[in-house]
Amino acid sequence: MKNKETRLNIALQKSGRLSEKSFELLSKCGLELAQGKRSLICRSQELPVDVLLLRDDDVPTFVSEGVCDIGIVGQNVLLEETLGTKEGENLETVMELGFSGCRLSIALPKEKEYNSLEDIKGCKLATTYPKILQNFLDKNKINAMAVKMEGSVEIAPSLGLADGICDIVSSGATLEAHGLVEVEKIFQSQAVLVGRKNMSVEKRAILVTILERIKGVRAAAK
Ligand code: PRT
Ligand code: ZN
Repeated sequence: MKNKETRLNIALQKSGRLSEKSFELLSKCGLELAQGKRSLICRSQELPVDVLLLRDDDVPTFVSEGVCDIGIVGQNVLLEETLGTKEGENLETVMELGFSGCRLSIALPKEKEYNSLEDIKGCKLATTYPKILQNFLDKNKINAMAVKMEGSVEIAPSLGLADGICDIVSSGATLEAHGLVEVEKIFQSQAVLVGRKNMSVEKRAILVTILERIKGVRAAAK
């Protein structure tokens, strides 16, 4: 009986701010992915690679659980999902990809006076990233509270749900539109290729081929 072919499973965001660039990168590496209309799995004919399409928040878990071998995710999500968990111990950043750059920042209503971190003592900060925020507050010995919200974080202060926010900022236009001012940048992020530390020799060989191609693509773009 023929042995089952070893294929590398890659986790990508299905749709959102990472997905287009992720697909573009794989395509430039020669991985044209045949995808059925509603399929969440695409297969490459050219290399032994399958791609699973997921919510970005699920990428670290799928890789650490061994369902996928590598994945593309923002460092912000990777850190939030793995901070203080066993999950993080299985994972390593294989390569920084240089796209979807953004920062995680604390922002306050523009009326609020801000001189230093001392000014947020006792504040409630709405965020989708409570672990990264709490870690930052603890490191700086600031007693403030992270209030977890899944989305629309920017409206929390005007609704009286929080005194400020800690959210992803790119151009700053969203903060400005909500009357908020960025006062502390706490984490700089970009998309990364995350991988499971324990991978079979066969899978690692496929990964090495992909990494070589990514390096080639990036060198050609310079
Ligand atoms: O559906 P799924 O769960 O997969 O996606 P998502 O909605 O959780 O994430 P998505 O697609 O919005 O973002 C994916 C990743 O892109 C993030 O985890 C970041 O690593 C990265 N990224 C880069 C951003 C931004 N730029 C960004 N601007 N993620 C979010 N934003 C949002 C931010 O939350 C805020 O609402 O854009 C707004 C701020 O943008 P500016 O330009 O107005 O400052
Ligand atoms: Zn998400």
